[in-house]
Amino acid sequence: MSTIVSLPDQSTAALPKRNYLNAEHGLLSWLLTGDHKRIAMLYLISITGFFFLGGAFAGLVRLELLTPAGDLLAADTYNKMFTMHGIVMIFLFLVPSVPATLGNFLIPIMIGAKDLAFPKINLLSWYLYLVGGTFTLTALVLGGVDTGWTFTTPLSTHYLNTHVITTGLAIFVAGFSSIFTGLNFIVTIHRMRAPGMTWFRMPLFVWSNYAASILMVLGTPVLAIAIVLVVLERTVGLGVFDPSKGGDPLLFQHLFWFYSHPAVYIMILPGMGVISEVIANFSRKRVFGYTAVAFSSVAIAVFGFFVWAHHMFIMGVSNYSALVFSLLTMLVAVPSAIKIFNWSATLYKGSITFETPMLYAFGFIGLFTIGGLTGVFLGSLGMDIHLTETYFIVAHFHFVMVGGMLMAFLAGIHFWWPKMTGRMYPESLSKLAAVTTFIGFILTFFPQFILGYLGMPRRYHAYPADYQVLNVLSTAGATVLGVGYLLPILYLAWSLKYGEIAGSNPWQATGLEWQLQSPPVTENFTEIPYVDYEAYDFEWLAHKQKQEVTTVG
Ligand code: HEM
Ligand SMILES: [Cu+2]
Repeated sequence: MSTIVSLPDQSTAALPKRNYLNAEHGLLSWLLTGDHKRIAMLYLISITGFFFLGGAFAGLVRLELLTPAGDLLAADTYNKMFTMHGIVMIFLFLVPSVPATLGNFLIPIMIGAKDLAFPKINLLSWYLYLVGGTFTLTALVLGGVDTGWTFTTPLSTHYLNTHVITTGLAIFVAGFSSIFTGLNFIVTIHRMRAPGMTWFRMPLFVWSNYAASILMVLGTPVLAIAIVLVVLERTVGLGVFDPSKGGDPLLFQHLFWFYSHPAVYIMILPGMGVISEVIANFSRKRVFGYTAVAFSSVAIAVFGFFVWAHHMFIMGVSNYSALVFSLLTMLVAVPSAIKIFNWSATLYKGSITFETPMLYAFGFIGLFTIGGLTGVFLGSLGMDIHLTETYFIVAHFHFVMVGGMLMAFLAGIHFWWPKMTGRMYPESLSKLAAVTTFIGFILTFFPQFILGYLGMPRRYHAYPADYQVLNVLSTAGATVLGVGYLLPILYLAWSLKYGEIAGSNPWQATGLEWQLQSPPVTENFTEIPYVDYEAYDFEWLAHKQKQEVTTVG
């Protein structure tokens, strides 16, 4: 291999003269780029923008819930706010987040390729994402939509006179962005691995994105069809969902959840991949049960398709089918539990250090475990009948999605920031942000489990005074959480200019990406590497560095 591994002292070094960021100049060179690393950066910027937009809606919703009376927002404005919050967060943040940013940047490098298989389609995916985002903003400006992100019929097809069609179009287009990204990843991972990079030498981050890609490709078209049918039902009265024409409203739910349950794994699997990388690196051990962790991603992807009706227990499905789906839901918890178990076993007797990515990873494990276990509650038929459509649901999915996925996203952004930008982030500020997020998170969402258990329904803008104390806690927590999310934006932007020069391997990590200079050059590898060692082989790394120090020094 021709590239240079980091040497201990980088402090006096400068950024490499030639890298992907300065390879070409001017806005146009970015807007027409085929470089997966630049596209990753384009996504990072746009996704961050939508995250804060979605966060602003959450802030308004939470502020309304500070007091029992519906005094800040009118009822229909409130409905539009939580709908926009949900749509923006799910379709414009969570679904693309890790795959489109870190996945785009890292997958080709981690398998020793010069780019993704289809660079132009990769760029097209980003444009489709932007078009989807623009339609969403258009719907908002035109007056919003208030179906909730679930578009339930007959509400969405017959009764609501808001911008269902514009929003539907937004999701349809953004869906194609996701399908193309998935296809691109699958082809790349199958066809473009460097010599010696066997399936079982791939980093677990690649495995988890591979599994998520399968879900994107197989699941998203079903959502696209469901949305087209809603639009046709609204515009020409097609009658697929309308019983008076021989249709069936439950059919919509089946189509919608056939995508939207697997979609939660599209969101969480890439995050789990980040956690595997971070935990292996900061405990300096190979992930315990590597093969089991790799296959558990695939198992989650497969089982994920058989449990959709657990969202429909009270919608009038037969008792028999509800029982079957309840059972299947328990099964899909098993591969997730395997991951948690194996990460814990990796930590056991590892030489653990607590840099910021690791703090976020610990946050992930704790919060995702709570979110996952409460999912098992909800999968149990009897419990779900009591808890469904209450704040318990809101707490459950925020624990999984925000406590899980977002923690993983932040872990990954901090872990690979030096690689992406060539500079370090300020360590103590970032630790402060990680701790603030964790405390803010617990304060925001834990009270909601209790609220839900006590019976506070979701999607209402006013509530009985008995529920106020817990709601005040939750809104206070949301404020702390908001600060926790703002901090990284500020210090990461600062670090672009003033951060310490990172060098090629600041963490002494093992992946191929750490053997490239930071930031890498446009074509990643000047010479395609030959891989003759396993993932996370820290002994191999130590050996290699000793060799290089003796040859260089
Ligand atoms: C930053 C802190 C956040 C706060 C304070 C917050 C708060 C809320 C609130 C109050 C609701 C309305 C619950 C209801 O009445 O049903 C809600 C719904 C929702 N949130 Fe969040 N949220 C936050 C972050 C997120 C994030 C990061 C995501 C996704 C990544 C997310 C996804 C959702 C979804 C999908 C809904 C359901 C919307 C619907 O019912 O249509 N939230 N959130
Ligand atoms: Cu589900």
